[in-house]
Amino acid sequence: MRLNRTGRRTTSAAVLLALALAVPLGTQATASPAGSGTAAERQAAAGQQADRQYADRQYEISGVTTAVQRTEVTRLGTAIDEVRERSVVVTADAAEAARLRAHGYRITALPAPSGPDARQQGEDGGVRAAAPSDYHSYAETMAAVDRYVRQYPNLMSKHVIGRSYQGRDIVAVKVSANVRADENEPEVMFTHNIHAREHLTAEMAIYALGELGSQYGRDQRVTRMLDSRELWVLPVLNPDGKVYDMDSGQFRMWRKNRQPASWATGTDLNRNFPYKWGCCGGSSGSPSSDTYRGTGPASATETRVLLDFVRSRVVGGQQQITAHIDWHTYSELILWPFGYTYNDTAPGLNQDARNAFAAVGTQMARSNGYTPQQSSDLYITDGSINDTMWADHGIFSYTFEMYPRSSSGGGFYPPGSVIPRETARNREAMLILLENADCMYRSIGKAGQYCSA
Ligand code: 0X9
Ligand code: CA
Ligand code: ZN
Repeated sequence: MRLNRTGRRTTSAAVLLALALAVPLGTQATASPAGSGTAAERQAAAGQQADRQYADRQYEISGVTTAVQRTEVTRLGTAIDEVRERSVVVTADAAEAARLRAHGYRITALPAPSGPDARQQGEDGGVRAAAPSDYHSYAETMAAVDRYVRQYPNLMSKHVIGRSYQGRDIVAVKVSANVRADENEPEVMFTHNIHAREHLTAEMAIYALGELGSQYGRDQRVTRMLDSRELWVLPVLNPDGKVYDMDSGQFRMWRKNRQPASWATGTDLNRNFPYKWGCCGGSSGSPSSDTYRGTGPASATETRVLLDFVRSRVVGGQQQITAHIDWHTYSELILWPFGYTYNDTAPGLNQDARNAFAAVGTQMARSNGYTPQQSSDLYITDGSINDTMWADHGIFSYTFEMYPRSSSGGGFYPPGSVIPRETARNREAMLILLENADCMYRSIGKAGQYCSA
């Protein structure tokens, strides 16, 4: 519609290089023997040792079974990565692990997923860990976008919708036949890589662009969808976090953005959205927490960029975007709102809307083998993108938690060899959402009531 096609690519290689070099190189040198080397070298070695000591890793907490118990765990400020039948898996540094123990939790460190040895040997009974080179970096993802836009100029256009905190482009790719025209068609939005370490989600964006572009005019369903919908793909919503997590050459288990937050760094973008921000014990007020909600609703640069973009899709008083997937990893889940309450329905989410969420969510889950459920069945989250998209913008907004199902499959860093299979696995779900986007209530037989016009 009438968004300017800016297509800016002004971030120079020099700026990107400078930003990359500003990140401490955590992995190259091994600590030099005490007393050897210059003072600067000894200091750097000590810093690396501290990095290792306080580095985030995954722990299993046993004896945690219900959603209320899981929410209690998150109240200590740790993000839950995985829900098991009678335990959860969390990411924590040494201090957070000590805090969990002090609160009486029984925790066990899980085998670290990455590292050169694990990579070669595939030890621990788990999969071989990934290296950053297995995935597209931010710069490579942007280059892939540029290639697709050049390859499919009638189907795809690139829009820089804003800049990250550190000034990197946040890009939306519009995908639709006759892409240069703002046609009166239902719009769908995909947001990817809102959490820095969830790199498989940017691969999902690249897959979606490649598949839709190459199958237009060949596959009947793809053709029909691009002829009658406008899809917005935002491949990397958190560029600074992505760069920080992978551009040093070793993954850092980073989740948040890179905006300074008093004595710490980073806001959890998926706790920073305005609807019922910080309401319900589903986020942390502590800047060092992985679920830090920020200083206020939409205090993070990237949150504001996304909200401005969504508001820009209101045409003639009508929000054009009807359906949305926020892509995450991991656990193989399809989640719908609300996250802030355990209740299935709430003001702004009536039984019909809840049933439509569940009907389309369940249909998509049948296609990819994920588990469909309301997000608060896991644990309470407040300030999530899904709650704001639905409550404030009327968008049927889902979270997909991609492969793997468990940490033993590689957690946030599965080997790159799974990328083709685990992205193509969502082809059908993607088409199902596009096909339902003109009237989500058709899924519960209430098109006549809700979608006549
Ligand atoms: O906690 C999160 O933000 C998401 N899980 S993750 O492991 N990728 O961090 C789940 C968010 C689901 N909550 C809502 N959709 N409300
Ligand atoms: Ca079109
Ligand atoms: Zn996530």
